[in-house]
Amino acid sequence: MAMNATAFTNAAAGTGSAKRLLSTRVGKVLSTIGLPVDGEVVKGVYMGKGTWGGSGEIIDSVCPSTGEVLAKVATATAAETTQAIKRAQEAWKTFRKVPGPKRGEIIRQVRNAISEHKSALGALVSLEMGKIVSEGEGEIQEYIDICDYAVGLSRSAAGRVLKSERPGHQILEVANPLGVVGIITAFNFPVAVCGWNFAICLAVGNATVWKPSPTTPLCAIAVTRIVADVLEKNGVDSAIASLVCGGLEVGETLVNDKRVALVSFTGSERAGQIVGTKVQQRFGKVLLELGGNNCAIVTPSANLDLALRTLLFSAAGTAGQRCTTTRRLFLHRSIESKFLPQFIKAYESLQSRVGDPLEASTLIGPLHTKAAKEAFYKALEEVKKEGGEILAGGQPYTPSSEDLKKGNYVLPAIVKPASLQSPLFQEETFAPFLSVAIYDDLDQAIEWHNGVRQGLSSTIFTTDLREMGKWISEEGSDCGIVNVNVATSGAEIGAAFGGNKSTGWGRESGGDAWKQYVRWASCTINFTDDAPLAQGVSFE
Ligand code: UN1
Repeated sequence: MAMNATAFTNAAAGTGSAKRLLSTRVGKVLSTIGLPVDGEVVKGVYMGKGTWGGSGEIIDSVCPSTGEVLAKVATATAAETTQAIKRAQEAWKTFRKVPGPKRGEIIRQVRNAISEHKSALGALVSLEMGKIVSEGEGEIQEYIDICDYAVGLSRSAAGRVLKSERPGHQILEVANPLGVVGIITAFNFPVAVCGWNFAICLAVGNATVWKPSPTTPLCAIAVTRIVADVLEKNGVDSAIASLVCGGLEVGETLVNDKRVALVSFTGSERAGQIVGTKVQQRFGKVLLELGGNNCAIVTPSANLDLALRTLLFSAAGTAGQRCTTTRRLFLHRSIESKFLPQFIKAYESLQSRVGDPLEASTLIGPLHTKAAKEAFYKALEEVKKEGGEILAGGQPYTPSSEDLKKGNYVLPAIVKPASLQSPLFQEETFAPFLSVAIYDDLDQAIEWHNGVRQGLSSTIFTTDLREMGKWISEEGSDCGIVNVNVATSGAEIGAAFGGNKSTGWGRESGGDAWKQYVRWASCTINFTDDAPLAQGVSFE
């Protein structure tokens, strides 16, 4: 049953400011998606044909807003992970023969099934990850959008026909599926990022084995149940959408198994380096989406009101937990005194909007873990130690509501590190922690901008055509996402998504990203009875 957008918010649950009855809220969300609500352990391993299991460790899914346990989840052992890979490969051998447009029709049905549960899935993302309800639903929308894209792709994923230098010959570039693709996702987009990979894989004819973040298993289980149901109804062995919840051991098994033709990994640079090396060692394909250190430059000609509203979302929104969150801000000296005080004021006004992500008025939900909260305060300590300034936020914060006291809430901070050499400008603090510097000359700002390891997302606020031209040119931003008057975060699915340098050079979602999910064959075909050799070589 489709439910309206507010069906799972506190107001709709009738709890108001009184005891929030987390279990009631969770129960409603879980039962809508068909997950057990009675405290029973939820099975986190799926390998097709309705077989759910998991004989590995039982883990807790913890609500970052309240600290309560949402559910206990059974994870995969290494042996079960291997079995899931084998099952996926077996199922793929049949699935690869299904015509593209028929696969597209199945994606269309997946899209509709996810859309029907948009509200419940969005609420589950809010409960388990911590993002506000509008962003939780936005994430489900992103899954829907990529399905739409993949439906089209199922008919349009094209190779090429090329001219041969030999008479009566033709050259084709043919795309065939890879086989099994391993998808390893992070906590911050527990649904959409799998969707980017899964929808494309389905369109081009691959099977997938998904390992979600160990802290967001319920989102993955819910999505897999919906997807598997659609696949089985279409007579497809749903082992092509296998799921292995778990931690390091599960991830390592997936990364090291030769049957996994491509590993698509989202996570930290440190982990990505290990995954990249391991997959490369066995000559597998790897797609990495690692850390960002995204920067915005505000120039003298910028529409400052636009810049302020945009940056408030991209720096403080999602409590700073998008890969694309704005983490550095370079302001031109001439606009500093006009822009910065207003921006600080806007940050301060956000403080009354920190709280329960399922409350409609909340703009800033909790950080996902206690460790993230500690890292946030540690970065603030560093600012002070180095002699920098904290311009807004960052003070210790405990919500007044009893239920939220164990949540990981922080007040979004703007800081001015003591110098540009500060490690605070180099490292990604995965929290609402924005570092500001003042520049005099655009070339200098672009040099600072590009002077970090990471290269995911970037933006410039300008109305000057020359500045814009430079920014998107060879002299400009070296990131994979280069925006103008638009947030660093919140990309649409139409273009490829990904970053350069230590962000890993991976591309997912739209654009030409699908081309990595296939094996390309260059086929030269001779339609004659002659046997000419290329490059004029004679062998007679
Ligand atoms: C991520 O943070 O890993 O561009 C993905 C955005 C979203 C996707 C973010 N569409 O912010």
